[in-house]
Amino acid sequence: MTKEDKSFQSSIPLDHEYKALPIPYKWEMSDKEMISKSEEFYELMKKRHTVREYSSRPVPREVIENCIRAAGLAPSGANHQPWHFAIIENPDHKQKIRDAAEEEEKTFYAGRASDEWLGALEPIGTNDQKPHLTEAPWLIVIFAQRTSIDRNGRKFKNYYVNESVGIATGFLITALHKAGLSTLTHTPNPMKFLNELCGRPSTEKPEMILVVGHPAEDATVPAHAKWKKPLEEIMTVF
Ligand code: IYR
Repeated sequence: MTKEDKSFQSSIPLDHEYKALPIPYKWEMSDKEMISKSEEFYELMKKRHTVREYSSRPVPREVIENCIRAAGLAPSGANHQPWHFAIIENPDHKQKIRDAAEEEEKTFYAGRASDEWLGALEPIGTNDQKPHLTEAPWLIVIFAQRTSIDRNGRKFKNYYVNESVGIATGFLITALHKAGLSTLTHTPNPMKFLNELCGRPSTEKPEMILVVGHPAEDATVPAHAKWKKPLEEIMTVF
C-alpha cells in the first residue's frame, strides 16, 4: 500500500462481533412537550433559505468542525459512514474551484442542459456565474465513498451510499442553520474536477459543494423558493 492510500484508511473496527449496550440516552418527554418541541423545530426550519449572495464576514473554523461532527452522527448503511467533507477557506483554493465550476456551468447553460431543465431553473434565476464560490468564507465539498479500505489495507463495499450521504448532508445543513449560518447546495455538472482539487481518491464521488457563510447585506431569495408543498400533498395517512 502506498503512503497515500494510508491516509484514506477507515478506522472502522475490524471485529464483526455483535455486542449490545443499554440505550445511552433516552428522552423523557410528555406528549405536550413533544408537540411543542416539534412546533419549535418547524419554526426554526421555516427560517432556512438557500442563499446565493454572501458577505465576506469570516466564520470560525470551530463552527464548521462542530457541524461536521454533527453530520458524522447520521445513520448510515452498516454504520460504514461513507462520507468525507473537504473544507476550504483558502482564497486561492476557492478561486480554483470557482474557475473549474464556472467552466463546466458555461457548457451546461450554453446547451448541455435540456430546454426542459433550463426551463425548470428559470424561476430560481441561476446562471453560469458562481461568485459565491469565492465570496463565502467556507466551501464544504461532500464526497461519497463507494468503497473504503480498512486498517489492514483491505477494500470493502459500502451500502446505501447515496441515502447515507444524503442524510448526513441534511444533518449538516440543519446544524449550520442552527449555528446561524446560511448555505447553498451547489452541484456543478460534471464535478469530477473536485477529486483532483481536494486530493480525494477516485473511489470517492463528489456529491456537492456546500457554500457556507452569512448572507450579503442585499441578498435576496427567489420568490419561487418560498413556495412549499402543503402537508396534505406530501403526506398520506393510513
Ligand atoms: N448545476 C447548475 C444547475 C442547477 C441545477 C439544479 I436541478 C438546481 O436546482 C440549480 C442549479 C448550477 O448550479 O447552476
